[in-house]
Amino acid sequence: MDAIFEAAEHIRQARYVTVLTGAGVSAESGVPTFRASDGLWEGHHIEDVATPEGFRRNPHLVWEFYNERRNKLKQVRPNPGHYALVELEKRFAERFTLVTQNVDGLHQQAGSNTVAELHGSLYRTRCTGCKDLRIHDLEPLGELPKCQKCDRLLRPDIVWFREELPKEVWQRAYLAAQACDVFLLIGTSAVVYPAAGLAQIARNRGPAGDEGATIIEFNLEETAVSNSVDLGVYGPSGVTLPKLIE
Ligand code: BV8
Ligand code: ZN
Repeated sequence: MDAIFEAAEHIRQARYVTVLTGAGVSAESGVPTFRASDGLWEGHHIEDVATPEGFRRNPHLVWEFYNERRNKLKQVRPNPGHYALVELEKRFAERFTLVTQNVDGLHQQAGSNTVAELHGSLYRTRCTGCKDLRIHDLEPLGELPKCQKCDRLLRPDIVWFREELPKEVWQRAYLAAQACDVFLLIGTSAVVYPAAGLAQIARNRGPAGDEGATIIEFNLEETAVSNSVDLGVYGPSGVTLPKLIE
């Protein structure tokens, strides 16, 4: 039985499905991933553009990096992989949770409702002074955008390395990993924690009293966690995911 058919079978029999997506699910929409050779971080040091220290050192460089990514999002649209996850959510309703590491808003644009954004969003800023959260369109926010309330410097509402994930979002993701009996790991290299740890939580603590959840990986290639998933579906997620819901 081919892997997609087997995966579709697991989903057909599932009581609760939890999904964790990474940059790979947006790759076919033209959003660069992080760790590919032509990845987002090429030409930048992670320390300079994705840490609070980097922002303190040079907020101008960080805003240049995020404004560039926000600007590129204008031409970007969800792909069939995003829409397949919308369909999955329709089928499972409240027995479905979509957790994403992505900050591009494409799941929401495609029509997903329950999106737990673990690493923040390119559409939001947070004030470094009064913590005011604002939602913006994709127009450039200027080199050093200031808060309308207290005039302090705004930062992207993005979780950088060595920063805590938003508590209530993490809690939702954690509970959804515990509640599911099928966990889909889609388009992620599974090297960033605690996000990548959700698969272990799902495997070790499936619905109380039952064995752990079935972990299914959707990727172009094997990843850091491939040897501990139950099933691997290899191919572009824009092609494999729609086959899941045929
Ligand atoms: C934390 C910003 C608690 C958003 C990101 C030492 C001290 C402190 C912490 C740590 C430490 N050592 C390690 C850590 C933990 C650290 C971590 O995990 N580091 C790793 C790299 C070793 N994590 C943290 O710091 C987190 N916070 O732990 O806080 C704490 C606090 C204080 C002190 C101690 C602990 C914060 C993590 C969040 C960081 N922010 N980005 C942004 O700018 O976008 S992470 C970044 O990586 C993105 O968010 C991205 O989502 C994430 C994961 O990357 P992927 O999405 O997987 O993308 P990638 O390119 O890697 O892979 C793409 C995959 O898709 C590939 O597998 C590819 O094959 C596949 N693919 C490609 N095309 C397709 C496809 N698949 C299918 N179809 C296709 N077409
Ligand atoms: Zn403010």
